[in-house]
Amino acid sequence: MIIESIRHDWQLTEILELFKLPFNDLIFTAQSIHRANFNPNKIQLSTLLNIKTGTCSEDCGYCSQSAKFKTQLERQPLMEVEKIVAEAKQAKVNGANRFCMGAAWRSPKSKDFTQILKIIKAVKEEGLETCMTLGMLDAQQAQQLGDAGLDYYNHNLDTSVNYYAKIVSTHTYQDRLDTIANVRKANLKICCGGIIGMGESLEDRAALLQTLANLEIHPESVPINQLVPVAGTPLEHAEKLDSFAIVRCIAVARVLMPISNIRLSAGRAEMNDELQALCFLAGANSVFYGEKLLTTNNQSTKQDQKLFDKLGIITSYEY
Ligand code: SAM
Ligand code: DTB
Ligand code: SF4
Repeated sequence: MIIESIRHDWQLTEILELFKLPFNDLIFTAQSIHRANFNPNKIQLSTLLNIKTGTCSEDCGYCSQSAKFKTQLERQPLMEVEKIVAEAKQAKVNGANRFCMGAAWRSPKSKDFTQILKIIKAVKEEGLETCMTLGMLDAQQAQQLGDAGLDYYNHNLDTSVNYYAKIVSTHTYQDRLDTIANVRKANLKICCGGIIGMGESLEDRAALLQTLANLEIHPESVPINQLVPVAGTPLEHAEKLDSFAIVRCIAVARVLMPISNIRLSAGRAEMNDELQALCFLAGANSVFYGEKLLTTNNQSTKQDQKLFDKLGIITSYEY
């Protein structure tokens, strides 16, 4: 089965059927769609930097940065522009082509917004694509970020609409969708995906991908995160996923969103080379690259370079 057109009318039952295909059939379908649309040996590299750490008002059950949970995290106010630019320079030297900056906010406050706009301009001047994830945005804020030259905005739906209320109580799924709509109206590219391994069902994973794939325009970038369990959060003891769960999720995302970049995101530090290779075979064509994600460890850049060499993968650096 090769799906040639880009659809926005996926039914939950169809998506569940994909999830339940024999593994080889699913991977073959996803890889066929992948190579019809992309160079199958090319991977895009984004480096993350947490530019404001901790004390977030929200209660997202997976997050180390919520003020509601006792995690071992040192709070840090919004970083100075110069420090951020130094990190961006290093990310470029290491080989990333996009610099993604995250802030532990429910939504950005006007007192911080002027500095945010300066940061975007300064990082862009380094010749990197820019991405930010700052929480909820209204239409005007999204427009201002776009005017400052921001390329991507990350705002994840994280799980299905039904499961979301079990994970977060301080904002709603509709709040997330409204921000995504504001970002789209401002003509920014969208990075939107989710997390697996939070105790959700297969139906929840299918419903998340259905919501993403039935948006009027597919997100240009779709991060698939595996939960990184953080001590002190409600999801600290979530049951560990079977390895094939993430491979299947990536493969289904690839089938549903054939021309989006699917990013194998959080959780790579716990994955061996073989599992990551399977994720690339399933259609993942982007990773977070750098020693740290936002507050937790990532696969080391040395390990990554070795893996890319072994697999004959070329990266954004060589575009
Ligand atoms: N505060 C903003 C927001 O919530 O949109 C931006 C930062 S927030 C940390 C960005 C995303 O990181 C979350 O939506 C979630 O998908 C991901 N994330 C956070 N903690 C995680 C964890 N422990 N494991 C996997 N993904 C995580
Ligand atoms: C995304 O989907 N994953 C990134 C990025 N977008 C902002 C964040 C992963 C965070 C993992 C836990 C941490 O390091 O705090
Ligand atoms: Fe705050 Fe974002 Fe963490 Fe939720 S995911 S607690 S909004 S930083």
